[in-house]
Amino acid sequence: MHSRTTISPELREWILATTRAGHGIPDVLKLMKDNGYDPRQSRSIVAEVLKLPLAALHASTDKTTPAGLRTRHPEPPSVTIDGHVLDVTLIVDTPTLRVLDGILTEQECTDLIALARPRLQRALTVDTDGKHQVDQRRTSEGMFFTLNELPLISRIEQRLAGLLGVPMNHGEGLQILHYLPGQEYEPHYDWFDPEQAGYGAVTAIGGQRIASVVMYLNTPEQGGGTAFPEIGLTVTARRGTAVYFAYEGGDRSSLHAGLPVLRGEKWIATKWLRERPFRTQRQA
Ligand SMILES: O=C(O)CCC(=O)C(=O)O
Repeated sequence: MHSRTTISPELREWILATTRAGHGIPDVLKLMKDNGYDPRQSRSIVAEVLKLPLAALHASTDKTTPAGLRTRHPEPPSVTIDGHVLDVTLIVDTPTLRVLDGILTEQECTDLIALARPRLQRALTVDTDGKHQVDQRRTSEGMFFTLNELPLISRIEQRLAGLLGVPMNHGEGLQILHYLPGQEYEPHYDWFDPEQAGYGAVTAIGGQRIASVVMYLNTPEQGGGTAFPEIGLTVTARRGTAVYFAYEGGDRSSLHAGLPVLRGEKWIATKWLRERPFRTQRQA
């Protein structure tokens, strides 16, 4: 039977203060190990204090795609890319996930919305035969920019490539999605299931998807977070922030959903990365 560990108030306060100061969970676990805590016990303690499911803190494995490429996972407290500074405010090992504050500036968010608005259409999903279809699970409207379409798009693509260590041409075109109250994207994986009939077609160019970056272009008045039900985590949608998650090898803990917007609206920009260069404008 699992017995709950007694956590001293001092240790609890130290864990909270250390993570609030911007240190990631791996740093906290390492410091605890250096101070004589058993790693397994440390994970239980940290999970309990931070109210995270224990599965989220399991040691990460080095997941490498058959093509040998993997994304570089941004490390806290902050990363500077070409003079642009962003903060890594949450780090989860399973799935590999980071919350990145300040990935886009206010102006970039405003400009992306203005550019996308006249081009919105009902968002599609990819069915099991690899065809694009209207799907009740995804009720938002969206559009795609082509790779390098505008200086603003190139700048963001270069920033993501620099941040994650994946060449720009492995990225699908940036997708913008717009949700109104009640609209959502039900739980799904972004990687393609090799068991499905359409797998060959959707991976013929670029291969499998290996990671996603969902960037929030505004802050919905209520609702609209991104939920990761397998680990009990919901990332709050906040303008200029992003959630990055990698799923090399088809990680089932990367199941995620765009929660219904309850009040206001929600705009996001999503970048999907492939294991090889992706040269078509057909998008999922
Ligand atoms: O709207 C969100 O928060 C998530 C979007 C998403 O899951 C996707 O575009 O694949």
